[in-house]
Amino acid sequence: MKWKILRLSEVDSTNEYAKGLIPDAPEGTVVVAKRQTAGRGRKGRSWASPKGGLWMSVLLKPPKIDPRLVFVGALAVADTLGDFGIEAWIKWPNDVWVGNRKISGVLTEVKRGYVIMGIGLNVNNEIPEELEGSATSMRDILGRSVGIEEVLKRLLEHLGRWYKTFLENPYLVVEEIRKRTILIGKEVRVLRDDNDLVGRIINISDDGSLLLDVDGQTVKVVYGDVSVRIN
Ligand code: BT5
Repeated sequence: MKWKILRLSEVDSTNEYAKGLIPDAPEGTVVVAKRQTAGRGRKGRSWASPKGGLWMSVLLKPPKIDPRLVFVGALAVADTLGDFGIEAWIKWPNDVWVGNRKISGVLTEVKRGYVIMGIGLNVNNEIPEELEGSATSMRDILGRSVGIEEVLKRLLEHLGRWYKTFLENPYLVVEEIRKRTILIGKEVRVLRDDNDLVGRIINISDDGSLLLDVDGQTVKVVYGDVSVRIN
């Protein structure tokens, strides 16, 4: 992938900004901001985006829209962290964690055949008080600041590679997600809008959904409308 990077010092949300570039911007457009004033997670949740973190969105144009694309972002983040000696795991479907703290989240949105893939990664930024104990940053883990440009460069390399793998064979991406989800076999609570589910994760199916054993019945949880909490 040939990336074209647009750098902003401040923006409401890089996803919103990137969305505004459709349909004129080519695939591979990357929007990076030093700070977001209205960073978003899924379902309107807010994403803390102070100075020092990596807040970016890329425009992709896959042949068809596929929810498994979110895994591409999570794998790229996990590999980037690996380059810095940080061992991360992926919490289905869109989170990257180090130990029991979240370090990164991926938000994919769709517009006019484009996928806007937003990635937030805590690098050198402060963790806001309300997230203390539940979030971490590269700086917290390594005990030193890291060069954000180097992080961005690595992340785009890994993203390009995983996207290529995804286009060739999405099952390979799912297979890799299975390997890096330490939750398989674990008892979890899946929070949903309507009703929560409590069960044991059997696996992640080829289509990217979660297979849950709830009282002996296999329940398929489709990507997008759930989040997972360890009991
Ligand atoms: C996500 O949502 O994890 C997706 C986050 C995507 C953020 C990127 S930044 C660039 C691009 N532009 C945007 O506006 N967004 C994308 P979700 O799974 O819904 O998780 C949201 C939850 O994560 C919040 O409710 C908090 O509990 C937690 N959280 C918020 N800010 C955080 C941070 N900086 N680090 C770790 N956890 C955070």
